[in-house]
Amino acid sequence: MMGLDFLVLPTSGEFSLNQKMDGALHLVTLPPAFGMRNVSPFCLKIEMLLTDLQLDFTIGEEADPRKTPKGKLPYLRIGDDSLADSELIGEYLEQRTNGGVFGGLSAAQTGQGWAATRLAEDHLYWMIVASRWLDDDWWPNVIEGFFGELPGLIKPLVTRIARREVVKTYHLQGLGRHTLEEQHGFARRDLAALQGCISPAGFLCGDTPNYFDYSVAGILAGMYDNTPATWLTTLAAEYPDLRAYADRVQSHVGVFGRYV
Ligand SMILES: N[C@@H](CCC(=O)N[C@@H](CS)C(=O)NCC(=O)O)C(=O)O
Repeated sequence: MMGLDFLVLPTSGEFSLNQKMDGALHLVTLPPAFGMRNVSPFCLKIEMLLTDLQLDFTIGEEADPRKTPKGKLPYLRIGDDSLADSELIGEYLEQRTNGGVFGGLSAAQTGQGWAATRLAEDHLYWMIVASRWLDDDWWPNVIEGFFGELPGLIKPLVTRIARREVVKTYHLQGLGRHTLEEQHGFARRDLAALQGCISPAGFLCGDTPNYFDYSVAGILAGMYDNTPATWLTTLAAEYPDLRAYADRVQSHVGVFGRYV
């Protein structure tokens, strides 16, 4: 649950990827919200990746990202250490499994994979955030989903401050400077681009999913499966092939953002 410590800067507990890290794995994610078991695209990506790599891991929840090493989720506990950020976790797992994450991919596949991942995680993702937090009609779902456990007395203040932060961040990112209609255009171009990246064999790089599919499908799950629908859910319905792809990735690994 987010409290007033929302205002406190996160602590830094990062360690070097080069350290020997072979302890037990514990993935920390956001709690369920908006009708989704795993509501965070980045947490879902790592849950899919760990499952695909057939590594033993446990999973836990932290409702207040401010209490995590970098103020965001997911992070991975490795024995007594913590590693924050899904991309760095991917790099770590690549080392731990001796190339199990990116090994075997050509330079072209890796390049296309990162391009799709950056588009999904660093552009489209912000419209997921905006479609939830900045739409006045949808905003009550955010209060309920992310701040539902807060005492009634502080809830209005904390949620107002949190929303103001999102407004500022979205403006700084750049998308927040555009009309909603223009944002729809940006989202459609992102979705069409992703749809164009899927190979006829079914995934980004052929006939089996990999890290990059988990990234893109995690983002798509956060659009297609959050309830009630946001403006982005409605718009994404124009791309049924993309929805089928997101389901194909999740089915392949047997890990779904939604309840199944
Ligand atoms: N680059 C990070 C992004 C993680 C991220 O943005 N997580 C969101 C949840 S989906 C979060 O914790 N947001 C809280 C905040 O920004 O205060 C990663 O790949 O792990």
